[in-house]
Amino acid sequence: PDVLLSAGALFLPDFARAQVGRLHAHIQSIAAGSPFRHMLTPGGRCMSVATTSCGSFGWTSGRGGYRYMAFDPETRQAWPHMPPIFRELAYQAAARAGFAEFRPDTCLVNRYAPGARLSLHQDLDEGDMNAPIVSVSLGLPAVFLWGGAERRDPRRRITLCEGDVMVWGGDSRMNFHGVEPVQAAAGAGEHGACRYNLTFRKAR
Ligand code: MD3
Ligand code: FE
Repeated sequence: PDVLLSAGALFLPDFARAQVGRLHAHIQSIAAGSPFRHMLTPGGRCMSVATTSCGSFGWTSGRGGYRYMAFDPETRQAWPHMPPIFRELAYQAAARAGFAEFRPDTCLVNRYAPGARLSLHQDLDEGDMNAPIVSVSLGLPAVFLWGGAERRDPRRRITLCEGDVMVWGGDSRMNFHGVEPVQAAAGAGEHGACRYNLTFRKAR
């Protein structure tokens, strides 16, 4: 059953369940072309989350700030192509939330080893703020923090599990959000002891 968290924010538990095996395999291929790396924040701190991207653009961070780049600065090559099943999943999830014709031009792949976290932030780097963001959780579960328009607003804690999908658009697009430190799990699933998150966006 779909859960409407706030205007424009739709939680689709298990929406990607049938595809998780193929999604994991594609993450491995993407990482073979553009390896996971720990980027520096604009303040010069090393992120605990490791990232890579696929599609026409990739999200990067460094002393110069946050940027979407058409080339991977590590490999100096184009980012790996976005697999058709990624595109289709994002398109279908967005449509279910009322965002027709969502055609993301980038997918950020976040990898959380146990202990990795993402501090509270807003996503403000995209050129088209009318497009939603679609996120797909894989691997270990994590507690997602869902805040409001102001940093000080109260936050909800939502556990995201493998196969869960979220769509963020409209009034929720600018909300603060983050991820609590990922816990190691005994007998972590067949896809290794990490959490992965796919984030589909329209960067330009
Ligand atoms: C709510 N990633 O990469 S995805 C990020 O689980 C990021 O890796 C988290 O936040 C992760 O920037 C959360 C869910 C998400 C993504 C974008 C949002 C939630 C959002 C933008 C606005 C509001
Ligand atoms: Fe974010």
